[in-house]
Amino acid sequence: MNMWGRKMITRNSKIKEAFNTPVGHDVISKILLQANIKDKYVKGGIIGNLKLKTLAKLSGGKVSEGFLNTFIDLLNRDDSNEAPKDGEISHKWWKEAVFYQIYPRSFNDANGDGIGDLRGIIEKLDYIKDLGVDAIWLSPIYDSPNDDNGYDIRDYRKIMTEFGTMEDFDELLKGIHDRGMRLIMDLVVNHTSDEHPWFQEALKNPDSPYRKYYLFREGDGTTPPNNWKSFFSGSAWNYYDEQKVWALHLFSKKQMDLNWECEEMRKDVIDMIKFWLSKGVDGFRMDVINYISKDEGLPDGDKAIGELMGFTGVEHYFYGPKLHDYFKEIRKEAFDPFEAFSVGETPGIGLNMARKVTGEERKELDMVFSFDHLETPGHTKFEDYKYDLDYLKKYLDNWTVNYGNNCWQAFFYNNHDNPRMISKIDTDPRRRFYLGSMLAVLQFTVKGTPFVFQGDEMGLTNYPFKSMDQITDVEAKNYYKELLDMGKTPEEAFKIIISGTREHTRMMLPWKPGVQVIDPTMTEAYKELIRIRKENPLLVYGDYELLMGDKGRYTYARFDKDTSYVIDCNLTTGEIPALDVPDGRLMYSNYEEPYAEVLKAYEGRIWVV
Ligand code: TEU
Ligand code: CA
Repeated sequence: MNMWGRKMITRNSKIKEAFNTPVGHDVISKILLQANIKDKYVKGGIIGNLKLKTLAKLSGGKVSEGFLNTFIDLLNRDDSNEAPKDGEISHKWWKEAVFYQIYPRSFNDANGDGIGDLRGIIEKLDYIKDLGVDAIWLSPIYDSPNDDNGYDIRDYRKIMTEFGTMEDFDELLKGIHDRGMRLIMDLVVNHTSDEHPWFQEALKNPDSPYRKYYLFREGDGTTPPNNWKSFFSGSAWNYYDEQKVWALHLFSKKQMDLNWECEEMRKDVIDMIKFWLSKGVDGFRMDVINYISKDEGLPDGDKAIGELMGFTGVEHYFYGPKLHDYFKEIRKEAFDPFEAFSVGETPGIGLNMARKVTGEERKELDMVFSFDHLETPGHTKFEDYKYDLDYLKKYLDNWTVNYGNNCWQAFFYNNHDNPRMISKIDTDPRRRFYLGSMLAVLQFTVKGTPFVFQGDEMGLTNYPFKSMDQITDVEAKNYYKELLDMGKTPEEAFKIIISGTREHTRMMLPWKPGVQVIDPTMTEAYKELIRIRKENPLLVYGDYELLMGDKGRYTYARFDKDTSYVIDCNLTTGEIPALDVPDGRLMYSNYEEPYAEVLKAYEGRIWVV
């Protein structure tokens, strides 16, 4: 038994026992998905009854002994396999709200220097309000040398010069509140810029109290302290010749990971959070926040897992041993006194882990972003492939049914790190409006809070980049070099880069038509759908049931005992039979003249009965 009174998983446990623990379920499901194996083989049957220790042999060395131990450790450390409580859904402003993400650098440029700025956002507040938006998430606006466009922070309490001043910020916040909207900021505390005074001080002086704020390791510079790989290519360690030390950076070479074991550092972070909350900010989106707790001793990552997930080492920090403790501490010390809202960016976290982080009674985070729907399983964002909408349906249905009443989904299609969703599904411009508005029908009627990314409402698609000179995103630039080193020709490498680069969603919004133009019919569809969601609270809090989920269609109901909304969507480019809703009133279709019997390409309907 572990300290929570649950049977310990050992090398002699059956595979299905591991699968039945919350974390085991997430990890094994992810592996099965990536490898394209159906989970029924594990749940029952032959594979499920095998002992965990046979995995290493069976996989022909792919699952190493090291991985097995890490995995068993992960399962046993989890603090209970009890499902979070599942009472009535509580009512919260952030469950009813429509969020709008602004990437300030490319939103709107007020002073004409080519860079978006705070006054540019102020100019557009009426536009945002008019869409029906309730809350804005602002990507980082803090002082930064911009190695990763503001996600490398040099001073947490200063506004980036190109974006404006603290006076501009105060005016922006007031403008948002005056219009009855809320503002959440980006909280980037897995790392700071290497130009942050804490890091500068720590590097210069080994006796400085700031040494403990980061993850330094002494060494002669020959081999890095472990084999972890950076998300932005190469080793996750920098060597500083003069000081004879290594320092960890999971992201760019200028984004140094903070050491969350250090209490003084946590205290400084909490003070900084309070500084912004005291100004009246309503909450935070927390950048890669599930990476803050790292396994003790920073052990080597498993090679096979590294290959499967693309990054060596992740199993040692994506759901670390003290993660829940840190969440509880930030919540208690900083968020709760201000009734602040939180949404964590948590790549790699599965449904059950998310239940632990967001279960209301656990007092950790309010919501998290899952990323499992961004690519069809088995594909990565740097691949040119056709995204499968039937997978999106399965994903949404699974989360909606299994997440539970004490947890709440955050649901988005786009952000500043990924190419545009529409372009992954269908590039035919004649179908763009129907596809985009059908996706919006889903987003505004499914159970969960919608996050719209700037430009979604304009029907924007990927940008037709012509050469690498147009790409500034550090992930893509480094990856391009890596591809060339791997022997790809510049043409081949560029083709891969344009499939996945973050630059697609970072181009200046086309307020004035250029290469890209705004589709006003899409904007109208967004407004109408947001209005429908607002006027019909059952679309927020109502029950959910899948009515028809056969290939190519997604038909579900949101209901209570008196009223039902039926959402009927065609996921294909052909025509399919429409659902007949006797006595129903058609509230919305993205076609002007919908037929009674068929759903046209990407048609999405909302009925009320
Ligand atoms: O992103 C974290 C993150 O994990 C993604 O970059 C992901 O790895 C990528 O999209 C692969 O699909 C956050 C921010 O959103 C991003 O802009 C920052 O670069 C990163 O953290 C570091 O702060
Ligand atoms: Ca500007």
